[in-house]
Amino acid sequence: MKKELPGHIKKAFKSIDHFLPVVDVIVELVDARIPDGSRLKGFIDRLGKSSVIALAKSDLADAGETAKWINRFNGEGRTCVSIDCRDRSSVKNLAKIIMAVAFSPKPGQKPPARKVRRVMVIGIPNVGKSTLINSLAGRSAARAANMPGVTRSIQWIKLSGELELLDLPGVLDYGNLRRGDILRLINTIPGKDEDTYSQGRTLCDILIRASSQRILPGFIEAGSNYDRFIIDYARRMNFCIKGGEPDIERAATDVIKRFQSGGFGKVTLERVDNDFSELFAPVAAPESGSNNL
Ligand SMILES: Nc1nc2c(ncn2[C@@H]2O[C@H](COP(=O)(O)OP(=O)(O)OP(=O)(O)O)[C@@H](O)[C@H]2O)c(=O)[nH]1
Ligand SMILES: [Mg+2]
Repeated sequence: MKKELPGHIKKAFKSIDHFLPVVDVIVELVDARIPDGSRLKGFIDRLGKSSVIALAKSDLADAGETAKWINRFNGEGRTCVSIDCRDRSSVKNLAKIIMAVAFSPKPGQKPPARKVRRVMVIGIPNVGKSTLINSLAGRSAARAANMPGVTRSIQWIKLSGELELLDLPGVLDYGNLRRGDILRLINTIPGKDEDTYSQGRTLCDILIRASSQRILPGFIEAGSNYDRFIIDYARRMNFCIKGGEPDIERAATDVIKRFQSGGFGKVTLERVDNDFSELFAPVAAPESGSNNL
C-alpha cells in the first residue's frame, strides 16, 4: 500500500504550484556529497522556469569531485555553482548568477512588468535552503537547524536588492527516489536509532564504492571488514557496555555522526563516473503527519 506524504511536504508541493506563476527563477539546491542523487529528478525541469543548480555543503565534499560535477552539469547546459550556505561571501557569487538569470528571461519569454524578481529555493529536506536564504539576506529571516523538516511555514524573504526569495519546506519525490539509504546518511531522512549498525555498514559500502574507505581510521587495518572495524573502533574509543564488551551501536552512531559533520574529512559519496544505482532501495514515504520528517 502506498503511504501518504507527510503534511508539510504535501503543502510544499501545493505551494510550488501556487507560487509558480509569479516566480522568475528556481534555485535547485542539491547536496555536493550526492550531487545527482539529491536532485529532484525531472521535477524542476517540468516546472518550465529558468533555474540554477547550487551544490550546497561543498565544504564537506571533495573539491576535485565537485569541480567534475560542475563540469558535468555545465555540459548538460545547466548553470551551476558550488556553495557553503552558511558563508555569506560564498553565496555572493550565487546571488550574482541569480540576478543575471532573473533579469535575462528565457528566449521567447516576456520580462515581468514589476521591478522585483522572485526566486524559489527548492531542494530535499535539510540540504540548507533556509541557511542559504539567511546568508543571502544577511540576517536570520528563516529558521534553520540540523534535522529534516524544520521549515514548516512558507515565507517570502526580501533581499536588499530587487530580489524576493521563497523559503519552502524540503520536498522529496518519493515515487522516483531510489536513494533512501544514502539520503539517511546525509540526514535528509531521519534514520531509526535501532538501525544505526546497518547504516554504518551502508556508509562503509558506499565509501568503498567511492574509493574513500581510507578516511575511516582503522578500516583498512581491519581488512576492510565492517564488523571487525566497528569492534576495533568501539575499543579504541572506549565505548563499552556492561562487562566491558564493545558497544558497537554507539560506535556505529559515532561513525555516522562524525562522517555527517565532516569529522573524517571532505568526502563525495557519489562520483561522476560511478553508477551506484543498485545500492539504493526505494524510499517509503512516512505516515502523513509524522513528526519525523
Ligand atoms: N557544513 C555545512 N552545513 C550547512 C550548509 N548549509 C546548511 N548547513 C547546515 O545544515 C543544516 C540544515 O540547514 P537548513 O537551512 O535548516 O536546511 P533546510 O534545507 O532549510 O531544511 P528543511 O527546512 O528542514 O527542509 C543546518 O545545521 C545548517 O547549519 C553548508 O553549506 N555547509
Ligand atoms: Mg528550511
